[in-house]
Amino acid sequence: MSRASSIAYPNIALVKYWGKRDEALILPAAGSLSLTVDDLATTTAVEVTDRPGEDIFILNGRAASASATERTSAFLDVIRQQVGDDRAAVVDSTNAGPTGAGMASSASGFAALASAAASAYGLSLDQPALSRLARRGSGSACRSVIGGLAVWHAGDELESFAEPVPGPDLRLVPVIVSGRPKAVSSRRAMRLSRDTSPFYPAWVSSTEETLRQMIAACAAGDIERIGQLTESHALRMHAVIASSTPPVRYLSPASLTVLDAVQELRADGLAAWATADAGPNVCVLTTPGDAGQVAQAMAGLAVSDPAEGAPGPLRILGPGPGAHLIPDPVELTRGAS
Ligand code: 2P0
Repeated sequence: MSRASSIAYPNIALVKYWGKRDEALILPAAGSLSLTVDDLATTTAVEVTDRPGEDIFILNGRAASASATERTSAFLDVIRQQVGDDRAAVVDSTNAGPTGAGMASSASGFAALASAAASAYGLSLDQPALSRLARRGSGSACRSVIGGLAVWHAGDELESFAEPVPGPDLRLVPVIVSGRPKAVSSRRAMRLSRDTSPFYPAWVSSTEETLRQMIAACAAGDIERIGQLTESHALRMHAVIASSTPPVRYLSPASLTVLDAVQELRADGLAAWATADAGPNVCVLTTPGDAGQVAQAMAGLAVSDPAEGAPGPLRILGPGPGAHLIPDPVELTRGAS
C-alpha cells in the first residue's frame, strides 16, 4: 500500500481557455495564460489500496457525488494504464475555496490529484509530463502544475502542457459575489459555445493573437497592457458564452456592479482590471502597490454571509507555487461510501 499527499493552488487565466479541439485528450482550441495564486489551495491525499475495484473519493470531508467520483476514477485510469496497475485508490481532497463556483477549484483539484496520484502509483514525472497528465483531468489544471505565470500551449498531445513565462509581480483580488455552484458546468458550456456560437471561430483566432500580445506584455512588464488585454479577453469570452444556443450567462447583476466599480477605480488612477471565469465571481487584477486600496474598495461588493462562501476581509492573492508533494497531513477515512 502506498500513499502520497500534494497541494496545488488555483490559477486565474488572464488569457482564457474556452473550447476544446479534442474532448477525450482535453486539447484546447487555443493557448491560454494564467497566474497560479497563493491561497484557496486544494490538498489531496491518495492511498492506493491492495485490490482492484471501486475508487473512493472524499471531497471536503464527505463522500463525493457519483459523477465527481466517476471523473476522479477516469483520471486515475489514465495513470493506472500508464503503470499497468489495476488497484483502486482512496482519494481525500479538501478545497480551501468554493467548489464549482467558478473559482478554479477543478484546476487546483486535478493538479493536486495528478501530483499525489502519480507519486502514489509510483509514476515519476518531470514538470511538463505532470502538466500534461493534469490536463487529462481538467484542462486548466495543467497550468496549476506551474507556479506563477504559466502559458498552456495548444499543441498536440505531447506538446500541450503549461510552462512558466516571465512577467511582472501581479496581484489578484477575488470578489466573491456568490458561493453557489454554477448552474451549467464549464465543460458543457464550452461545448455549447463551440457547437452553436457564430462568434466561436473568431474567438479562437483572436485568442491566439491575444496570447501573443499578452506574452509580449508580460515580458516587457507592461502592466497597463496586461490589464487591458485581461479585461478585454474575459469580456470576449463571456460574449461567446452568451451567444450560444441555448444561451448561458455566468455574470450576474452583482458581477456587473463589480465591473463598473473596477472601471471607476481606473478612472481614479488605480491599476485595476477585471476578469471572471465560468461563474459570477470577479477577480481584480492589480499591482502590489495598489492591491490594498483595491481590496478595500471592493470589500462592500462581496457577499457577507459566510454560508455563501464569503472570504471575510478581501484576500489579496499573489503568485503561488506549482503543485507539489507535501508530508501527509490527513488520516484517510477508511471505508467511506
Ligand atoms: C480558464 N475556464 O482559462 C477558463 C476560463 C473557465 C473560464 O478553464 O473541461 O474546468 O475540465 O477542461 O479546465 C474552466 O475549464 O474545463 C476553465 P475542462 P476546466 O481558466
